[in-house]
Amino acid sequence: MKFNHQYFDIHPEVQAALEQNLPVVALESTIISHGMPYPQNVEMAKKTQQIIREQGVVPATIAIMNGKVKVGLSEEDLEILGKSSHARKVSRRDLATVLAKKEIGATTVASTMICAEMVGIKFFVTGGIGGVHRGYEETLDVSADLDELAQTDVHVICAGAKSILDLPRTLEYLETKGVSVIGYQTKVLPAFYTRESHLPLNDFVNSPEELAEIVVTKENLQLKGGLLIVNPIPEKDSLDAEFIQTIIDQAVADSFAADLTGKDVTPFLLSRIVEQTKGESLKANIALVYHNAKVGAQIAKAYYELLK
Ligand code: PSU
Ligand code: MN
Repeated sequence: MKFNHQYFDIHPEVQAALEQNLPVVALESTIISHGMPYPQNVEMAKKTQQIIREQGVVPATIAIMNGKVKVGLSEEDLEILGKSSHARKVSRRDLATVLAKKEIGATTVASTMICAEMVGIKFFVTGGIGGVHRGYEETLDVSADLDELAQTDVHVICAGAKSILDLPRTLEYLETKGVSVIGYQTKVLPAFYTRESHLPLNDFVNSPEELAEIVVTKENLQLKGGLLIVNPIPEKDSLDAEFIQTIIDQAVADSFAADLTGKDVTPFLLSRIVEQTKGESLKANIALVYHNAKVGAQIAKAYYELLK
């Protein structure tokens, strides 16, 4: 591990696993602070860690606390972060500032990838990633998550992207940047709350072992960047496509009307959707994170088995 230890506070359990080449899975914290309401956010974070552990894998939730990148949060840390009204949303841009100012910060997909790579964690589970926003022609709003996938060697397991984003353009952008989007038992891009969009994928795998082979091959070729593994929400937890689309369209219209810009756009849309579905979308969101945690842990395990 080659990184500046001065800025890191790594949980002993995570440290031990990394030293022994045992599977570790990173988790982000913006999903906790800006993606879901309290107390469901903390409950989700705890149970996600537990699901990863049940697979024999060490979870490492990442956040900025006390001037350090904390890798592996305790239940108490999760509570502090989940309740905090002033935790900053930290993407690549904000990482140095929030650390230097010793503010409390929640890491996005982009900054979680950066920190995970630095300490040697190769797999990262979340719900959804950022992407190209609808109306981007006007706003130029493209999440830093996409460029991070192109340059940072951490493989991200998510449930696709929700249609708060421009999904076809998000895929085009990833293609341009050389990011491989791989369906996990699906040939089309999952649309987060629903199992399918109309967008075909270039590649898919049927098992964790198949995915692990791709990771090892990519590493052997020394190709930079992470794979984006898209895992559909379980059928029983998915929402009616038309119902959720109507609500998302209204949330996007509201965000335009409110003239939101920058980092506030995604959290606004997420909380609006939870409100308008009276919590139904939150249930689906939590269920898909649990499913991703299970699959992500299995992928990490298969990878470390291959290395043996
Ligand atoms: N999408 C979700 N839930 C989330 C996010 C996105 O369904 O919590 C969070 C993630 O942390 C992601 C970030 O990295 O929002 C993207 O924000 P932006 O669009 O500002 O880059
Ligand atoms: Mn943005």
